[in-house]
Amino acid sequence: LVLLSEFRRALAQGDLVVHFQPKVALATGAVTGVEALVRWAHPTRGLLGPGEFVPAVERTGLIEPLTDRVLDLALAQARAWAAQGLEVPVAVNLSARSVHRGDLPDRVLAALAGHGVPAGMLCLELTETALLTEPERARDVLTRLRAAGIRISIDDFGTGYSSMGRIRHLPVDEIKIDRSYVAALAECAEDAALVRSAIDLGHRLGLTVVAEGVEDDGTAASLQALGCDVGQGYLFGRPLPADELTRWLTGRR
Ligand code: G
Ligand code: G
Ligand code: NA
Ligand code: MN
Repeated sequence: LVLLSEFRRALAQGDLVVHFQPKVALATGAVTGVEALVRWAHPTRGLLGPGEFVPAVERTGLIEPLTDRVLDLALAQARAWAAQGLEVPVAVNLSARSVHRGDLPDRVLAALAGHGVPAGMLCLELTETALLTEPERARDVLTRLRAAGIRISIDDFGTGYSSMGRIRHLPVDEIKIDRSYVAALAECAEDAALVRSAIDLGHRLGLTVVAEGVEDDGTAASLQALGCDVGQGYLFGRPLPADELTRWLTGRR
């Protein structure tokens, strides 16, 4: 249970941190970006993952301050990497509701300007479900973000209803195939069929296709054979604190 006052204190004290997980081009091994994943460095309960507090924060109405904080932390890090000569695009997760907020584009653009980070260095990840509730409002917000040069990614692709029908006219750049389909790709013909058609659909729509939850070489090889563009998962790297990810990045060059 997250108490409102406790989460407010976390925001005020700077107890939210982000870890970063690499996204890697399957064909070349090049890092195409990193996903920012929020954690709460709780004073008594230790480091909490998003599953332990994001749903509760969504219910309290403090999700917009959380989003703004994560954006701030992620863009500050992108700026720091750029200053070290590392070009690392960052991806930030949006809650479903945020996509319907008319003020979101201005908040995101203000954050980019505040950190001096070009819009092309930011990707926003949202789930299909986020687009279902009020598709016209969502489309308007996404169109404005995308017009500014921000990349839009559909997270957990395949777990919503709409996979095929709804995305075809949406202003998006990328789909991320949900890890539940990727995990057993090599052993399960049905999962392989789904992954294959998601890759095909994504490419026919001109989108970058990312596979989540890539845990072993066999899966990465199958994905590459199917033409998937980018992989993310424990095979390449776990979500890491920024300083550890910096070492990981510089160690690969
Ligand atoms: O890191 P972990 O596997 O626990 O992440 C679980 C979920 O939490 C993922 O679906 C991810 O999209 C979500 N998540 C991580 N960081 C954020 C964030 O900053 N904002 C929102 N809304 N969700 C996040
Ligand atoms: O929903 P979203 O894709 O944003 O969630 C990302 C979550 O997936 C993070 O919490 C991260 O810890 C988790 N994750 C990342 N890579 C792997 C992986 O290879 N295997 C599994 N099981 N989980 C992963
Ligand atoms: Na995500
Ligand atoms: Mn996902």
